[in-house]
Amino acid sequence: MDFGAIFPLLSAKGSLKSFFIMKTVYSPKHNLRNPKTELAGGQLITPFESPQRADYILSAIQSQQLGPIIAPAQWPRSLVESIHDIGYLSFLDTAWQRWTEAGNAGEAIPNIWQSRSMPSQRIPNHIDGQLGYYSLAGETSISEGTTEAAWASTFVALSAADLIHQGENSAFALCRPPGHHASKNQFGGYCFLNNAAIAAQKMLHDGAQKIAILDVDFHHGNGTQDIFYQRNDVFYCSIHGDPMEAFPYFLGFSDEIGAGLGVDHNLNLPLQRGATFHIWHQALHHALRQICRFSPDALVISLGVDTFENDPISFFKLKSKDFTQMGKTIASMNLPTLFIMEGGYAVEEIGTNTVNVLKGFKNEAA
Ligand code: OKP
Ligand code: ZN
Repeated sequence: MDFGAIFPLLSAKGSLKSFFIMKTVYSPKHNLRNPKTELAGGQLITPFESPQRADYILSAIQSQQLGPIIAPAQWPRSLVESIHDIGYLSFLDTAWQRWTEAGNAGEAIPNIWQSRSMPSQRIPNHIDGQLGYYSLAGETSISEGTTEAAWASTFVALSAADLIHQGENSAFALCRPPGHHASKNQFGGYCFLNNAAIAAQKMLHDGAQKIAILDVDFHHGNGTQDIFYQRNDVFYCSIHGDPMEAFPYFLGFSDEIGAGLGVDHNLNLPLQRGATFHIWHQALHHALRQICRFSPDALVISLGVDTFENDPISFFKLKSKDFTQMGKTIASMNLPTLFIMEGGYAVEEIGTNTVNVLKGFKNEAA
């Protein structure tokens, strides 16, 4: 007799509260991030990181009944200032206005950087110089509303972190724009504020002693790595396309293990072009074993689904069903888990792939 068929709530492994339910935090303010340009292939194209992405994820959450969708609260600026430089934050506050006041017709795209041959210690006054100083790449245009959307995205992450603090076993922050490339004082790679880092810092502030961040986005989270590189209260681990062949090119190698107090608290697992889920899942097992040794109080997942086989800018070969297994394997850690949305650019499949991870986790979680 399958009582589960009649009394599904009784057959659930977990409490009634957590049975098949994961709360999502979402803000429609992501729509304020709607640039018209991305510098790619010598042209200005329609950006891969589009508002549609969040629409598809939201509708998959609704149609697959993951759980309630709630609005973020506002959070103090001091939480963000614990990760980002105040000079960078005020640059973001004023960049668009200063760019347009300088007479520019298009969106703000950096085109000059401090490179190896110009080791100045100064921060330029001119907006063109500041765009270079405060960026790490040139594909990401700043457009009207970008900063407000980035803050709303961070509030989504903070509110989802707070759900864990309130006793939820898991939560999903439907962040947009993403965050893992943003460093303490640089935007780029479609990212402005490092949502995962800010959420992890809040969890420590709320009493956690140790947080592990597992970054499963196709791209290495250079910002998150850099922010925590010298610390031993946050273990950063990433599985990603080999930076010799993939963005962000200048960070994410396996010999980057942390520095100072942070030695052995950073783990990079770069994989080659064409990596299948079999290969990827082996790397996940290795990552989870190391996270287990660290014994964190909670897990933050930088959840990008651009490892998908049909992603237009990536080169792994994961299939939609593999994302369900990814969620199940992550659930085997038995840790409070905060999922933070990062990348994924196959827009029509992004909802299914994302919710597959979350449902795979939730259907397995104790
Ligand atoms: C952001 B996240 C496309 C090149 C793309 C930037 C990638 C940013 C990825 N022509 N370069 O990690 O998904
Ligand atoms: Zn990515």
